[in-house]
Amino acid sequence: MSTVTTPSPAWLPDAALAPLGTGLVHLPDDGPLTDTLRGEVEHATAVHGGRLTDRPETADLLLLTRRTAGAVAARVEAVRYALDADRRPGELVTARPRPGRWVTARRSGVTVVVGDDPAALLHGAFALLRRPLLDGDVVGEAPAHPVRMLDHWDNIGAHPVMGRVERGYAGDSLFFDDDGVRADLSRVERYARLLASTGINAVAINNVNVHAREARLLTDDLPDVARVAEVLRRWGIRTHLSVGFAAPVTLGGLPTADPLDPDVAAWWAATTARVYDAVPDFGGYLVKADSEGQPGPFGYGRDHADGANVLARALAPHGGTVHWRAFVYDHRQDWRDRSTDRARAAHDHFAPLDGRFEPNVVLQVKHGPMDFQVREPVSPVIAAMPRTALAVELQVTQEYTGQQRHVCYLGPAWSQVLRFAFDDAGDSVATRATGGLAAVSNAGTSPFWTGHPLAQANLYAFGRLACEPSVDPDRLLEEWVHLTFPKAAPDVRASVHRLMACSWQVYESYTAPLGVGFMVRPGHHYGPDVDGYEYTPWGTYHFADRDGIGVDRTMATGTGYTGQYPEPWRSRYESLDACPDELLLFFHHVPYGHRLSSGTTVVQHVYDTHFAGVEAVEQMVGEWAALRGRLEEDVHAEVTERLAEQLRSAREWRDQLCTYFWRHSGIPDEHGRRIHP
Ligand code: GCW
Repeated sequence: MSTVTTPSPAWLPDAALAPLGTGLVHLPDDGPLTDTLRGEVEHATAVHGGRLTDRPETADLLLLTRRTAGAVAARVEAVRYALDADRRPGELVTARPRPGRWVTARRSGVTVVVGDDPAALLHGAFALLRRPLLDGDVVGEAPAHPVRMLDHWDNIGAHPVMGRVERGYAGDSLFFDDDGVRADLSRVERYARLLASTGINAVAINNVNVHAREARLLTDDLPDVARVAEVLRRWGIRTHLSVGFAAPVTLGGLPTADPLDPDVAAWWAATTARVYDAVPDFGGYLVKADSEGQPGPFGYGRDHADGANVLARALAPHGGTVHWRAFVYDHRQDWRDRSTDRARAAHDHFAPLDGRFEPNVVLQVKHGPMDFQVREPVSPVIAAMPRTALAVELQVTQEYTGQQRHVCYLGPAWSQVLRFAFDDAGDSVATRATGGLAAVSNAGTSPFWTGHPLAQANLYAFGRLACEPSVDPDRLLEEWVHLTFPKAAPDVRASVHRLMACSWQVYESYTAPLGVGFMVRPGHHYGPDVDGYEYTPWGTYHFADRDGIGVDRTMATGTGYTGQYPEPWRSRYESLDACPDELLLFFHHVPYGHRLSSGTTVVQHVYDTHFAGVEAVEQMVGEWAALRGRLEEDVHAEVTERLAEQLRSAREWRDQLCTYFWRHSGIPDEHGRRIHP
């Protein structure tokens, strides 16, 4: 293990702060967020030799809000140039209507950031680090979504196997220890700074599976929640809490949590008012109801609109939001029953409720219909509820993508989801996500925040994509590499970039072929176990037999799931010929000899990708080894250790999957490679 005791600066090392700290900086606003920014500038100038100045006309860098920019404009031409930006065509025109916007300009050697509000100024100032400007440049950016949220699956009580963080692979919880909210929140402050630099503005601090101890965050522990909120607020981040639907019973002592019962509504209203007394800018509640054993409205014969609305009405007077999760399915399914299809569940439950939710309900939908697998189609719920605010939920913590022991840069996967267009009108997932983006965080107390040092790139990329969903994920990777390793030689940075750029596809190649999921060890979900979930109640089957594999989800002969998509996707997924190869086994059950559009057969594809995947990891190991002595020693050592595990694991995946498919199909590898009998 690494010997680092203070957490890594991640993508904000001092050397990366030069654009904020080398010259004279003018920052005339005041207020809490501007004080935070001033602290950043003071730190950057102390390191890089610049200083703050009261005289705008002498400044090299002016950090302004609309409020202060007007007064300075007469004296500084670069400010006029920035303010005029709205009148010039290009990126800025699209940026204009959105809140949180900032404009950056550089003119005659002077750099200006004008934020529409203090949070926008903070984001714009951080943006300077990743996008140094040339003279004559004007850049405008505004977050595409008002809410960019990270959800922590953190508990107070530690689980005997998983520890304190459900699906956490990065040490302990940043927020909690055995006693509740940590006394020392200095790491939370550093974390908030990292998040703010990417544009994150909302954090849910506790697990959506709300256990008895954590339920009390809503009541007894409010003073401690207020301490967290105070830290996050300094960085423009609102605090949210996960709450249990049965709280009126478990905390309030009422006989029922029926959402239509007036006493229940009154309890939520009074409880929520107390939350706002403690945390005036509280963001709202995150709820997992009727899901994997959590209580919900079904228990009272009510539907999910009734359930979400009672909380929404309690929050509305205070400006809060309910993030209500659509992850509702039968986790006690009978594997013998081939007509029930977990993939259908969210759409079956929620699409009929479109238009029934209060305006401050955001329905939070996992990006795929199953559960954060390496490859899934986009959830059809996202196209089915135009009258509901939807947030798309991603999983930054790598539960099914290598658990932060494998390198797996997920930017390209998420980008593919966000750009997916349901129809020819080009309406993408990102534009449908009017409620914003949310993701499960991958950070904890590990020295590198994310266990695997390279997994930081996923945290960075999520925040950036939540602000700017159309940005090229490869550019985000470049930004992250530049910021994180500012002192490394260009060839070193290129090498890190190369190694990470295709790592999601590499991970897919040695784990999950053609859209088949869940071939992992049940419970902890790490490593191969092809039939591990095949006869369980979780609804996650691949139906491999001696002839073929895959789930028939067609309308013609299967579960009818394809019918949940609008055209053209409904027909495309329905048709064996038109279905994209990478999702073939998600939608169809086919013989092993079925020929893919790539020209190869299903079984040969499994062999080929698994051998190629291991070779790709071997190359990664070699590439990383060559960087020894050219990057920070602790980072190099930590990644080396994890790559060794990745290689071991990739070989295990290759061997188990190849053997499984050979044994089941009896079809040998065309290339005669060694497959264990
Ligand atoms: O993927 C599954 C995880 C659970 C998680 C659940 C969810 C918090 O295995 O650990 O519970 O999803 O998203 O609610």
